[in-house]
Amino acid sequence: MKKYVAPPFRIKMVEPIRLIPKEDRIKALEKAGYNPFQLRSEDVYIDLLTDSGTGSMSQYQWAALMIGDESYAGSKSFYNFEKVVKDITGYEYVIPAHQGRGAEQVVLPQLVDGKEGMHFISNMHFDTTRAHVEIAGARAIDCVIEECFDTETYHPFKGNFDLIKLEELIKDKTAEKIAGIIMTITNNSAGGQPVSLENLRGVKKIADAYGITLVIDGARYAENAFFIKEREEGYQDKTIKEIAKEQFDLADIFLMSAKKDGLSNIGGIIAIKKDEELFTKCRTYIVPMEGFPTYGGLAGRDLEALAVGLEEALDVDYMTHRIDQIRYLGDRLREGGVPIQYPVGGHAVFVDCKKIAPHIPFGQFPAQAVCNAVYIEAGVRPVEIGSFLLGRDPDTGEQLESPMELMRLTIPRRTYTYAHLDVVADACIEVYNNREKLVGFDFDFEPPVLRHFTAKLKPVK
Ligand code: P70
Repeated sequence: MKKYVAPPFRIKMVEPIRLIPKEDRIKALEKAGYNPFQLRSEDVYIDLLTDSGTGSMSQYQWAALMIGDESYAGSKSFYNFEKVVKDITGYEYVIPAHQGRGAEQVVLPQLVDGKEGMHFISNMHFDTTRAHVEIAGARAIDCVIEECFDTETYHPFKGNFDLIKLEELIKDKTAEKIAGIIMTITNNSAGGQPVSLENLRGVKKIADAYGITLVIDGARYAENAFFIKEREEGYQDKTIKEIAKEQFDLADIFLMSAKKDGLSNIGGIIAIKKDEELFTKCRTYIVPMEGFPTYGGLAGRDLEALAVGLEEALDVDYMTHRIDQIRYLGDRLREGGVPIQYPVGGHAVFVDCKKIAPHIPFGQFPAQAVCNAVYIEAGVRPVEIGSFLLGRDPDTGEQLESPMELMRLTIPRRTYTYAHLDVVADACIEVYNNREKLVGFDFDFEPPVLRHFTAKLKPVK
């Protein structure tokens, strides 16, 4: 077997990065309140905080920026963007938003429609989606298959909905109280894990039977389609675009943080299959929230970059290399004994920190402890996806226990080489070999919503 899939691009422009000395890293992290979000990027060597807006644009995207039409209304760039989104999704209505949460804040309240006691059911809500569900006055329920929580055992589609549980939940809450079913593809919070078309079809059947709207939260919809091509029977000869289209055919609404599979540094998408009334409501509501409906908080040049990036993300050579980078890092960690969510998903390697630091209770954030140690070790910035991110019960204020305590090593698109990934792997293996020294954290400052972005922590004595 080949050691790796060489990238289908060469480097034309470089951005210097540097590793600051270890004592400076220790000081920087203390100043950041032991929260890697609060680090200055100059103090980070390899930045694996997120794959959101952190990738490299192609020469065609940079060229497209130059033809951005910055007209406030009816910009030509909007129509270029709209044409691409309509072509990929087959949906009738398209509205840009400044990023994923911009799309969420516009659409989710329309689905709740001011009603009391409403719920959304998702395979797994991403944290911003959960936050917007709650801001819209509804409650978020996750309903992923059990296999998802068993990080050691292979399952090709760990993002799948538990269809039996989904139907039970609908019956229990009653269909009138379900504002929507949200299919997150790939399932970010559990490891960028894909969802099969078979499962999506099952969800659609249930949604139709109960008259419930099906929403795709598809920040990484193209990566999901690639996994279907690789792993689901009968799809090997289809293109990523054809598979993506089948995904969209099964839903009613598409929300996207286009900072991921849009291969751009900013942007979001609302696409609606055919519900004209919903489109009209969203178009009205977006004006005070994001901006005029033909720019939605973006510059004309951003729309042009997106129009190109959305197409490039569907290229099989690009995607084969992209997914292979994640596979490579995952394999290196497994060889070094580090427990990870297996098989690896689309955009990151998720390290199972419950297994690394069983001596740290969930309320002291074991995965945060591992992230901080990896930063100190090699200037690599990961992100915690566990109880620190999950937060508190909105009704009782109690700290929730995440089913998994994960450190996410998120790989930006077309940005780092396999050599960078070796630095990351070596750092994680070193931290793993010294895992008994890890200590947990308490809050110094805890914001009330999406606290993990701005919280400050202190090590437990
Ligand atoms: C990430 C970012 C964003 C996201 C998502 C899904 C499935 C919606 C959104 C919101 C957020 C993040 C997390 C940790 C560190 C930095 C950034 N995901 N749905 O990296 O989109 O961010 O554009 O408002 O994954 O996973 P947006």
